[in-house]
Amino acid sequence: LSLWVFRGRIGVAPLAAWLVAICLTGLGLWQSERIVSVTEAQLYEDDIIFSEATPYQQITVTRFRDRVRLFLDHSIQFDSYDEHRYHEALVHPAMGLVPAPRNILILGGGDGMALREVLRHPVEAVTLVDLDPRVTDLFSDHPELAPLNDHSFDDPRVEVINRDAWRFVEETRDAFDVVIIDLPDPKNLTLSKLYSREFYALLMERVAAGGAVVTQAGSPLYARQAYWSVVETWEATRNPYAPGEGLNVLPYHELVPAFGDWGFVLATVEDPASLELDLPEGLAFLNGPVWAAARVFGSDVERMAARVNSVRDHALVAYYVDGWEKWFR
Ligand code: TER
Repeated sequence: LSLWVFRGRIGVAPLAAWLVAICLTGLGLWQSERIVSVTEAQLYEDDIIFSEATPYQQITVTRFRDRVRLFLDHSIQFDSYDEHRYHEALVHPAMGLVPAPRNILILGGGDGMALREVLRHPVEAVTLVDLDPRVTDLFSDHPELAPLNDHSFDDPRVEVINRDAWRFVEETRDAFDVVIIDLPDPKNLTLSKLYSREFYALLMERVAAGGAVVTQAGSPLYARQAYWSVVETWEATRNPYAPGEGLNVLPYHELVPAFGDWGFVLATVEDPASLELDLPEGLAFLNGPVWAAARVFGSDVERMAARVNSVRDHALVAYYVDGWEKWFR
């Protein structure tokens, strides 16, 4: 075809052949995408309603009737049937123990569900830092997904920053009353550095007097050492407002059926005067007795000797990742 064009013999037949070739190429590409999605579909029990490989990760959203699930790199991030348990447990203890939190930072949480819970409180500003703009765009704009977070990204108090969490924390000069860490599990070095004592020390420089940080911390049942190592890492973190002292560290856990028995770690600058929470109206799960029970650990998940996690201690990071990998096998 190119030769004919080159010789100036552009007639109807070569042009038609060219068009056919272009269409066949398009069909071929379409077919190869179909092959990829058929392969991917076999990984999931439900229909895939969104799938994209971004520069950072594979995003997959599945649906069965009204049940929506988000997977990042094939690892579940939420199930719409029980995500309220995870997000209420993640957000409200920290928000309820800090007096009148106004300026909030969420690290990760690009699905906007933790943001939805934060906005139940009378906050002034929320900064959400998530690496992948495709995730935050998806949950801001997709007609089936944005309602899951009550269109929280449309709230004028919210600023979304698509940036690496470490870089953001290093560069911001703001002080936050509450920091909520809703990151994926530390399955690789890039993620596990955000669960390290170096990162926590950096982060505490950005926490306001009287403030608090909470992180999701994996399953104390299925990755027991990993969970308690997050607790110990927080316990080893210096309190910037009390020289020579540590933070007040509170481990707690809840059952989130999509994940299993799931752990969180809350670290406060001040010793909370009381552990009674001031909870907002309209929660589906968390209440006073549930919160009291969340701080009790059964014998099979109770505290065990663990080790502080450091990005410089490669052997420990490997161990740490192994701890989580058990749960992902
Ligand atoms: N906003 C939701 C983000 C959730 N991040 C935490 C991811 C929890 N991983 C659960 C893995 C369970 C493995 N069976």
